[in-house]
Amino acid sequence: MQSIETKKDGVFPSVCSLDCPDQCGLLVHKEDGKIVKVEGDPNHPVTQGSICNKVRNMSERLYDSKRLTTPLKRIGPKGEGTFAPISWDEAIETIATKWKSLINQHGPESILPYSFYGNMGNLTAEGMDRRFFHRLGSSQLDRAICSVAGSAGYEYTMGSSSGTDPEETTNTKLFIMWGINAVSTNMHQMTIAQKARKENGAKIVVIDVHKNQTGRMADWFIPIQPGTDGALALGMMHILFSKQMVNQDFLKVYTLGFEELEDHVKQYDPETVSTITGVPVEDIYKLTHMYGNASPSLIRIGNGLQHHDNGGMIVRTIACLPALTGAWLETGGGAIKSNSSFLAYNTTALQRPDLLKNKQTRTFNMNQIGKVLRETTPPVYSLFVYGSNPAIVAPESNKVRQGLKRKDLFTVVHDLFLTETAQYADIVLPATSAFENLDFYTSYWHHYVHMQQPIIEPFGESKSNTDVFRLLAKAMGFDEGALQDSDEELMRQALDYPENRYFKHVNFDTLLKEQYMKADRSPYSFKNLGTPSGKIELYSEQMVKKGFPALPTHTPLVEDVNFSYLFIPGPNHNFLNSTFSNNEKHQNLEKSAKVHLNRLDAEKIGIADGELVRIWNDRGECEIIAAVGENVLPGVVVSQGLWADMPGKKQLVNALAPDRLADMGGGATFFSGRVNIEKI
Ligand SMILES: Nc1nc2c(c(=O)[nH]1)N[C@H]1C(S)=C(S)[C@@H](COP(=O)(O)OP(=O)(O)OC[C@H]3O[C@@H](n4cnc5c(=O)[nH]c(N)nc54)[C@H](O)[C@@H]3O)O[C@H]1N2
Ligand SMILES: Nc1nc2c(c(=O)[nH]1)N[C@H]1C(S)=C(S)[C@@H](COP(=O)(O)OP(=O)(O)OC[C@H]3O[C@@H](n4cnc5c(=O)[nH]c(N)nc54)[C@H](O)[C@@H]3O)O[C@H]1N2
Ligand code: SF4
Ligand SMILES: [Mo]
Repeated sequence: MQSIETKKDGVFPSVCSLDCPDQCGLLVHKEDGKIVKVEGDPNHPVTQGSICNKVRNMSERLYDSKRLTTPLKRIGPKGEGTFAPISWDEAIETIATKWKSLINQHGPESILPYSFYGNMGNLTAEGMDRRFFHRLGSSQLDRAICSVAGSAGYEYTMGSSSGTDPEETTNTKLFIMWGINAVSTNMHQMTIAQKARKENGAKIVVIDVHKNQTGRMADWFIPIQPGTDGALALGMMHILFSKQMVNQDFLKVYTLGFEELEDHVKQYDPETVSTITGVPVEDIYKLTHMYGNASPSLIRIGNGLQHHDNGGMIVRTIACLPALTGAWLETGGGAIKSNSSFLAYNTTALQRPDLLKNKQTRTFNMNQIGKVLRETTPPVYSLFVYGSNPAIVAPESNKVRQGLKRKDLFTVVHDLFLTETAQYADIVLPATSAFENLDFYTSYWHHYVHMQQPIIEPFGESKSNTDVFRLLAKAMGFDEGALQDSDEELMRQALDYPENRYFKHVNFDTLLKEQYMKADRSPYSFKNLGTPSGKIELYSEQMVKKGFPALPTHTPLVEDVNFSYLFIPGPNHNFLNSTFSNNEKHQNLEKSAKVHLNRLDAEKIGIADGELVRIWNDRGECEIIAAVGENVLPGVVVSQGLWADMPGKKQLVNALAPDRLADMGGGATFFSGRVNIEKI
């Protein structure tokens, strides 16, 4: 189907397919038809040859004996993992027959896709699948599990997902890593910051609820109460205005509403802010002076902020800070939340929303998949999961699994492994890895688009996402040519996008030749932003229309269940979400699932370091090892890692996480739940 042929043995430039901002350039070594080594591409302008441990071990995952080789059908109870191999013909026929009958009885909206970015390839993650489900007329999925709250908040201030070019941050003098565990989740931003520290005396400040690997590398670590970062930013604005440390020229030319903001932040005096945030008054002054005097300064805005009830407002608020100092005009100054606007491609051509005839089709938020499966009327009778593992990654896991257990739910899972979600499937389909496909990748941190050409043949009988949807389209009798376009045709359509002024020079042929290409950000101007006024909107009418205050405002977390500790179940260093958590090497590197708590709390409850503890709330419970110390403030507990199910272990942290939606974009609120803890 592809005119691009799979490579012979050799060493090939490639790109990391994982959901990680760095999107590293790779060199993949192929011998005797197999990948024997994956290393960093030293020529890649941003990632420069270094990659993380996870992907250095990638060949173990590719050739893991647990990898699926054939389609399977379930032969035992749901959730128990008893399956028998079947042919692709039987698998596709079973799905199509079931779906035709469901459509006859209940209509196409009884079917729901569930997917995320297990593979960031644009054709794989949001290409032929979108065309297929549009044509099917299935219920639609709002893919809001990752960073939408913050994106919405950032866009109110800045107009689009665009920030500083990370390559320019070699000049930066002050890095504020705000709610980001960059050592684990954006290692090259950390590499650049450390180099700037060594060469230009730059400082690294980390603001986090947990002194983890990133906090330990900081020049200054500032612990903060969860969900109060908006108040800290407002306190900084209060001081910047009152001490005349703002850049009036910048404010006048490039912003809307600075006078209203100056007046508004008078209420956020350092004493008030200190009470809200737990940050001492003198530290709020010290931080603001550092920020006001450093030039250039960069705020790297992380996902930790966005997984709270008030995540949208927090990011909207922090995004105002660089406008107060005028940092945006300095090379390497400003902020990075996401840079995806620069690499926007033609999603309309790729995804073909026109194929969805019924514009009233219902949409479900993926963060509430448990509720959706259990409570929706008319019910969802079939779920098709690909590129995601909701039984581990979605909040309210107990509800999710109860939903997946429903006898009248027909579930298909397409994955490389028999994931926890696949254990509940009726039909399991084996997926190719990224190295087996043609695709293109666009980073959401740096400015490069990458080509991925197939390096190895499909593993066993596995098939790519695009192939699976072509087969399903045929079996369903859909005769639109768009549902049989080849990967190369899909990519040509997606990359034909002169409407993106940063991307005009990129198309299939240039990318094929160059392997990776940089967005041209020269047309970007702070005088012509995507906000209604074209300016940086410190004051936003648009927000008023949506029911928010026009000016950045501290909004407290929602009252969760009445338990004592705020619980932050974050990701960890050696897994990528739940990917790699089924690999023994990665498990051993992490040792065990742990919960960090403050020594004062541990003494109060009677828990010693290293003891097994029970954490619970009215959503569920976990049993994990206590790590006692000063890494978190009293009243806060933090776990790291989305651990695979293991016999005899109860470490499913999302059993405790709420499925409430954040203030903006329908985002997730993984980090705004409360729990109790006791010794077992
Ligand atoms: N190694 C590794 N890398 C990854 C991933 C992974 O699982 N493992 N996942 C990938 C994905 S999909 C994403 S979205 C990114 C996520 O990566 P990041 O953007 O780093 O987000 P998190 O790790 O979720 O949270 C970042 C930090 O926020 C802190 N935090 C939580 N609540 C608050 C708060 O209220 N205030 C402040 N100031 N800090 C808070 C947490 O303690 C944590 O240290 O990483 C990607 N890269
Ligand atoms: N408690 C808590 N929960 C969280 C988070 C958190 O910080 N804390 N983070 C949240 C965030 S930010 C995110 S982005 C989500 C991520 O959640 P998911 O997107 O579900 O991420 P993974 O767990 O990595 O699962 C991806 C799956 O895709 C499969 N896969 C990989 N490539 C392909 C392919 O080409 N085709 C198919 N069909 N399958 C493929 C992998 O084998 C893997 O099973 O988790 C969220 N859940
Ligand atoms: S997971 Fe991130 S750091 Fe690791 S190789 Fe992939 S893009 Fe690079
Ligand atoms: Mo994410």
